[in-house]
Amino acid sequence: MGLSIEEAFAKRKFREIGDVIKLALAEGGDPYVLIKRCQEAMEEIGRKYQSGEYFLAELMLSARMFETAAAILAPSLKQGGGSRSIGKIVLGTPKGDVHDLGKNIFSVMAQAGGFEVVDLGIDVPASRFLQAVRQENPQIVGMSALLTTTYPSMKEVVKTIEDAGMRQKLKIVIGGGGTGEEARRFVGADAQTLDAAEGIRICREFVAGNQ
Ligand code: B12
Repeated sequence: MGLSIEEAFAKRKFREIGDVIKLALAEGGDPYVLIKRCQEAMEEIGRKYQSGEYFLAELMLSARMFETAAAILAPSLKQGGGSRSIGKIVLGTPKGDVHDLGKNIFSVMAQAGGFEVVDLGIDVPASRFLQAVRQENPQIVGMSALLTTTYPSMKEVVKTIEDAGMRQKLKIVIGGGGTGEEARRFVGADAQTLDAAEGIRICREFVAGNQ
């Protein structure tokens, strides 16, 4: 009897997680359910980290496990969502900030939800966001930040897009631990969330023109 996804995460079986996911898929597991189970298992580790039971190494290892699982599940997730994308998101962690665990989770889940994601990575200057907006013509720009000192960088991205006359045609959503309504207002974003799944619901509403 093999390991379950939850056991693999709980025991940080980094080397085994790939095989656990492949087996679950081969046994007919629904890729959406599998990715959700990985996210919940990772969040459980996040909670234990917050309470001091686990250390940073465990949190980071579980994030890498999530990425490994997501890479294996990605082709099946895309198939299920159909080949046509429902919208495009330019995503990045703005200048001064290198935190990307949450951004990467949002990226994977948004792709699973049918979005095309152009991920600019970490420590991204405003000019690079603008360049990507021009090239990619997304409906949404997503920014992730964990440092309060990154909020001015996020604001600068919004201003740069505004100054280029492109603010009207897109929505801006921010996330990342520590952000809240105050940060959203300061930055000038349209929405803020601490939950990747809610972020995807918000993006869906944006592309449907409901917001
Ligand atoms: C992991 C971590 C690191 C890792 C980052 C590794 C990586 N690849 O990301 C390392 C060790 C590199 C690091 C470095 C630093 N860190 Co750090 N780090 C953390 C830690 C422990 C966890 C953050 C995390 O990944 N959480 C898990 C993810 C999954 O959660 P999340 O980001 O909130 O994401 C969820 C949602 O927010 C949402 N989401 C996220 N992004 C987006 C985007 C969009 C568009 C949407 C819709 C949704 C969305 O989806 C996710 C899933 O639901 C926090 C402490 C804590 N408990 O939060 C400190 C913390 C964020 N770090 C902190 C600091 C100060 C630093 C350093 C400055 C430390 C130092 N003195 O060198 C450096 C900064 C370097 C830099 N320039 O960025 C402070 C920030 C304080 C502040 N308020 O500004 C914190 C809060 C620790 C503390 N209590 O002091 N850090």
